[in-house]
Amino acid sequence: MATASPLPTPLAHLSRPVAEWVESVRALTEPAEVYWCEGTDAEREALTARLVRDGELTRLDPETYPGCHLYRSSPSDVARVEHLTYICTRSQEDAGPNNNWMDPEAAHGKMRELFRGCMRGRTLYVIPYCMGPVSSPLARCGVEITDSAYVAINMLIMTHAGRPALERIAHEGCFVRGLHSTGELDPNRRFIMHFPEELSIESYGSGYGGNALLGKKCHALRIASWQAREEGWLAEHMLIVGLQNPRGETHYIAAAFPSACGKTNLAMLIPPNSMPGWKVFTVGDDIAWLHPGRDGRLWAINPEAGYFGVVPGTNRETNRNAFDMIRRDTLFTNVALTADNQPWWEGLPSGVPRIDWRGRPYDAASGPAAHPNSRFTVSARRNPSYSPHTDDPRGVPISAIVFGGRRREVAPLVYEARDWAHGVLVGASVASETTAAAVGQVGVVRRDPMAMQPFCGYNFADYWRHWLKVGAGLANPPRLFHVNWFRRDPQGKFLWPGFGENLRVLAWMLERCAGKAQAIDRGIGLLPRPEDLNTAGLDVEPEALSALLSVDTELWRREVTETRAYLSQYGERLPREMLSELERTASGLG
Ligand code: GTP
Ligand code: SPV
Ligand code: MN
Repeated sequence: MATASPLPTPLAHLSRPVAEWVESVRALTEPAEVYWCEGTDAEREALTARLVRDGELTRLDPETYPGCHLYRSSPSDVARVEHLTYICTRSQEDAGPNNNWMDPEAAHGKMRELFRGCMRGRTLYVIPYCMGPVSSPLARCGVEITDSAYVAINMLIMTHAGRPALERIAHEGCFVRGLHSTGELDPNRRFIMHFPEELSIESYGSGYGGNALLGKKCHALRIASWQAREEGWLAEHMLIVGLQNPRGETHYIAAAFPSACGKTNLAMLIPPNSMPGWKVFTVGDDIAWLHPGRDGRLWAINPEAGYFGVVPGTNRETNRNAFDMIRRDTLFTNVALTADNQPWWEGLPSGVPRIDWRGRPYDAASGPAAHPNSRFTVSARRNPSYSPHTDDPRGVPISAIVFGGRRREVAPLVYEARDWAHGVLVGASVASETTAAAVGQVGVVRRDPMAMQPFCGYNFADYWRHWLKVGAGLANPPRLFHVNWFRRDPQGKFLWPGFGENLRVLAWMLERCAGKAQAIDRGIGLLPRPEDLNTAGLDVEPEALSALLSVDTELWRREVTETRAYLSQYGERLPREMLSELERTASGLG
């Protein structure tokens, strides 16, 4: 006799603490219905179909872009809002000069008034999620409540979401609470609040990216960086990439670049034809959680399951992997459309934009066709260079950590830190030109230590102290480097071709790790000479290469002065080692 398969337990019955929290939010926000996400493909398709029916999503040409959709956000809601993002700790000092701060009581009071009744007539979605493979002891769970189906779909792609995550939460009893409502999308009633001491997040008034997909920057960086300090690990704004050399050996590199400065592209790099035998495997493109291992090395997991990547500039030449990846089952946000319903963005060699990102007939006079911060959301498994080790619960061992920024001058193509403590100073000194990933002026140089200025959930002085401590505890720490793919000549042209050619620089780093490649101490750190890089088949003039690998002592003295002024804001809390490393650099410059 066949036995009927048992009905699955309704999700709300799996975890009482989650159910109680959902009930309290329901009572406050008064939605028309409550929906718990299971995390299946069928569910995501049903949610997508509902948004298409409601006119919120546009189905793209099924011949050329099967399973792809376009979403247009509110034109005033197109990027992260750093000026409206707060760390709410009991003591303001704990948030530090690097964060906006609000008293937790005051912040909860303010948010409670915004959330009261805000979901009337809407659906409240409950999304249990796990950041990292559900089977990994390094992963951490959360639950996002949102009234946006678009946010729910993004979270289902970007995280390990649904029943298995909720089962882990039920078992562990601990989760990060993230409450989100799109509200009226009024920039004057928009706040992204973090309560690291309570492991909770409250976000109101934006439906976009890092403001609203709470597993990403809010949880996996701001809250997780706080947890990581308490537990002895690091939560960082870093890609993770595996590089297999022609001898068949694979080494992993983690790299921190500010938003829209090349992480996704480096993580999916395609080796140049003139470097045969190299293979690249992507583990992560935006966030890395780094844990000291028993073997004295640092091990990394990617807490995410998808990519929320910058669309403009993606094409067959710059990044064929990404270009192929986003031709199927991809959610596009704020790109333009051609007359035959294909997505279009700046940097595509063909096609003509007909409708711009706002949904208006395209007119070159009113700016770019696709928004400069237009994005794709896609499962990491669609990536042709997806590393099977992404799912390894132990993570991958890291040989080198790379910091970088977007700077037209000063920073050379690459240099290596003298040791870990110097590397912490190098990371803390990162400065970069601002990009369209956050609201505000684009192209102004600002300090962005470890690419974490918008994302560190506590005082940077304490964060650097924590970095120093983690490194001191590693018997076999990664080597630390700094890169700049964005140096320009006086005419404004990039000196370095970037993209796949960046492998030449990464290969030098791995040779350094193996104790094989040469480097010269130039005061700021150790630089390769042009002959130390593999330049076979590289199309760069010798003058450009020597400019890329030179240190302008005058400019660097000024840089040291600016760094000293920047660090002095952190006062007594700043680890003394940072200043002694800086003085060592100053004297090395002569
Ligand atoms: P977030 O998702 O915001 O964290 O950005 P990201 O760091 O992943 O940046 P991404 O790889 O998406 O690149 C952002 C922009 O920089 C895109 O327009 C790329 O085309 C461009 N870019 C990436 N790598 C390079 C490079 O090596 N050289 C040059 N010149 N441009 C690059
Ligand atoms: C970034 O800005 O660094 C991003 C996009 O990766 S967002 O999810 O909006 O933070
Ligand atoms: Mn990012």
